[in-house]
Amino acid sequence: MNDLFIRACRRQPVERVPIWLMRQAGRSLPEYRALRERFDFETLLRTPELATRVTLQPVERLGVDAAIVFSDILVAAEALGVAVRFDPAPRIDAPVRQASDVERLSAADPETSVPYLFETLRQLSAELAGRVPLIGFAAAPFTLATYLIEGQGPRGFERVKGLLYSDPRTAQRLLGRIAATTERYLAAQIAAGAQVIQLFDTWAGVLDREDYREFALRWAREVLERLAGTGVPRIYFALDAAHLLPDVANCGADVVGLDWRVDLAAASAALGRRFVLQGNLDPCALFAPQADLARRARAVLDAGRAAPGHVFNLGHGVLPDTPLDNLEALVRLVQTETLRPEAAR
Ligand code: 1CP
Repeated sequence: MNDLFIRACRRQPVERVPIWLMRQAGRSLPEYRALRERFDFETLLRTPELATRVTLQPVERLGVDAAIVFSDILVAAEALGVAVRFDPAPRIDAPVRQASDVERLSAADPETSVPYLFETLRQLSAELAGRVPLIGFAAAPFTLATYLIEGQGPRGFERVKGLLYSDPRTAQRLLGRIAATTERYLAAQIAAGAQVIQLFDTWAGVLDREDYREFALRWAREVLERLAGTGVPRIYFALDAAHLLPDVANCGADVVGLDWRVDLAAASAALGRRFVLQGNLDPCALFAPQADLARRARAVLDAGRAAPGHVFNLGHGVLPDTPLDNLEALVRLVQTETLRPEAAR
């Protein structure tokens, strides 16, 4: 049983740095593309046997130290009763823009609204049989609110920030409803077999510090703190968050994931050295020649030593055209160069 990743999240001794990659399943792997020729993204997402196969592909091909369930942050929108189409980018035909839309959101049990996700997790727990830990995930409330309000991936953020600034009461009501559902959604993922959970706050970086505290951090923290009692390690990932670090220190997670714009050693200091850090190689480094990729990966490993613990990852998701041999070389580099046999248990 490879539980390095869980031990690193808990600050327990590890014999080497664990590595997994955000968006490791899908897109970049030829075996995913082959499945996508036969099935559209929604079919993969909603069919537990297929979602299970896709989740296992990077574990088998790359040998990463964790599996992340093949799903999407927009699945939680369905748990709120909001229909989502994947084109394959997400589209919401009836966005949430006013108080009456918020009142219509569903408070149904996620197990009944999106049963396929929990069935996938149960199948994965059985298939993995402890080979590597299984990660469940959700969007942080502000990030999911962005999609619910904009109706698609945001461009100028005028609709979401427009609502925050013109009708903060409705915005807060929406965020509160999302937070309550997200907590139940993640608790149900844990009950179905997720051993670590990650909250993706992809769009938090568009806020200044005061708005971040008021509209994003407050709700991410509420979700994370309410899951503390589960004992499952909780990761908070915020993209483009260098300016928010002093506030991210109050997120209530065990592990903080950061993008490549920040140096992990400096970030650890800004966070009061209170968190295991996850990250943060630039996904574009995988397009460099292998010697340069190795140099950049080693710089991330060096900076990560300043934190109380380090989980190697990219600073954002694997990009679709990433060369496969570079992905393989990166995993091999982290797994061999950080090995310290004398530190084993
Ligand atoms: O390893 C994995 O790929 C696991 C599955 C996974 C995860 C963790 C998918 C599958 N999506 C996500 C998270 C996700 N989805 C995030 C947060 C992480 C991040 O910041 O990248 C976000 C913002 C989304 C939203 C989303 N879903 C987009 C982004 C574009 C937009 O308009 O904002 C897209 C393209 C999707 C569809 C989607 N989800 C996942 C995949 C593999 C795809 C593409 C489908 C395909 O082309 O086959």
